[in-house]
Amino acid sequence: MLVLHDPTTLEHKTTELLGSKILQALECPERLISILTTLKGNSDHEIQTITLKDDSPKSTLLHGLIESSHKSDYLEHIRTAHGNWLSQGLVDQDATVLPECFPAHHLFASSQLNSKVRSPPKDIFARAGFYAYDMSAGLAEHTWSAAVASAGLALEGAEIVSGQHAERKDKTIMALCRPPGHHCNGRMAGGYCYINNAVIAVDGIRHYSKAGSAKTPKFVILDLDFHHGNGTQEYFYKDGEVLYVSIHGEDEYPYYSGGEDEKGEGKGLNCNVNLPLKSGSTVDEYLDKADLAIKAIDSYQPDYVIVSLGFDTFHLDPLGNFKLETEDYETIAQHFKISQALKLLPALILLEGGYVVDALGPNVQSFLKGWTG
Ligand code: SP5
Ligand code: ZN
Repeated sequence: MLVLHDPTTLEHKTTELLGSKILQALECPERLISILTTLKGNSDHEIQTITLKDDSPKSTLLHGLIESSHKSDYLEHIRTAHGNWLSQGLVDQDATVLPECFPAHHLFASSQLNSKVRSPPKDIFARAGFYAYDMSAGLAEHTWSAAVASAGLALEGAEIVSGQHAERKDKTIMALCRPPGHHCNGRMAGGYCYINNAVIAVDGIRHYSKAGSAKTPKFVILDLDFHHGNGTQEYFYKDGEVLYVSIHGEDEYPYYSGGEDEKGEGKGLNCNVNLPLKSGSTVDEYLDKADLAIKAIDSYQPDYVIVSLGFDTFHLDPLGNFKLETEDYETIAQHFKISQALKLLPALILLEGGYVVDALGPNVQSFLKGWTG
C-alpha cells in the first residue's frame, strides 16, 4: 500500500495534563518512527515522503480548505499563540502553552453572561482556554506547521484516491497524519487535535472530484479510534452527504458525545451512527459492532471511504480499555471487507490515536495486511 509521510509532522512535541500529572504528551513523534520503521521493513508497502512547498498551488488549496472548515480566529490562535507567549516571556521556546481557565457556559444562569463566554477574550491566558476544551492539545513551537503538514497528507491522499493526481492512481492509501484530527470541531482544539484531517480529506475529494464526474460524491467516515470523534461528528452532523460511523469506548473521553441517540439532524438525519462498546471488550464483541457498521455503510451507498484509524483500542493502551491484540487488527480489517463498499471503493486511511509506541508499527502493519487481503 502507498503510505504518505511528511517529516514536518515529527517536529510537534507537547506536554499535557494527564490524570494529576503534567507529562510529555503520549501523542509523541516516536509513534510515527515506530510505524515508519516497521513499514520500511515490509516490501508490501511503499512509503512516500512529501513536503509541501509554501506558496505552491497545493499549499494554497490546503490553506483554503483549512480556512473554509475551521474558524479564522481559532486558526490564528493556533498559529500565533506560542510565539506571542514566547515574546512576552510567558513560555520557554521548547515548552507548551496550556490553558488555565475554560469558558464554562453552564456556570452562568443569565443569557447575558452566556453570550460573554462565547466571545474571544482579550487576555492572553484566557485565550488559551477559549480555543481548547482540554489540556491535551497544548501549543508548542512547531504545532501549527505540523498540523498543517498533517492535513496536507490528507489532501495529498484525497488527490490520489479521487483519480486526479498526475502520477499516482492508487485506490487505497494510508496517510500518516500527526497530529491527529478527529477531536477538532473547527472552533477548538482538544485530545491532541488541531485541524480535522478527515474534514480536509472529504473537502479535498469534493474539490478534486469536481474536475471529474458531475455527480457530488457521498462519503463514509469509519472512525475506529478508541475515542469518539466528536469533532468529525459535529462537522458533518447536518450534512447528509457524509455518513459518520464510529466504534468507540462507551462513556469514555470525550465524555459528552458518542451516544447511540446522536443520529444527525436535518439533511444529516440518520447519517450519524455511533456504536459505543463496553470497557473490556475483545475482538468478538468488536466484530459484532463492525457488522452493524457494515450494514449502515452498505445501505448508504457511498462513493468514497475515509477511515479514521486509531490503535488506542490495543489491550495495553494507556488511554483505552478494549482488549485487542496485534493479530486482531488483521482480523478486523479483513472482516470489514464483507462490506461491498469497503471492499470496492477508493479508501483513504488516516492515522488518529494509539499510544503504545513499540506496538504501533506492528499494529498498523497488521491492519493494513487485513485491509489489502
Ligand atoms: C486522538 C486521540 O486518541 N485523542 C485522545 C485524547 C484523550 N485524552 C484524555 C484521556 C483521558 C484519560 N483519563 C485519565 C487517565 C489518567 N491516567
Ligand atoms: Zn483516541
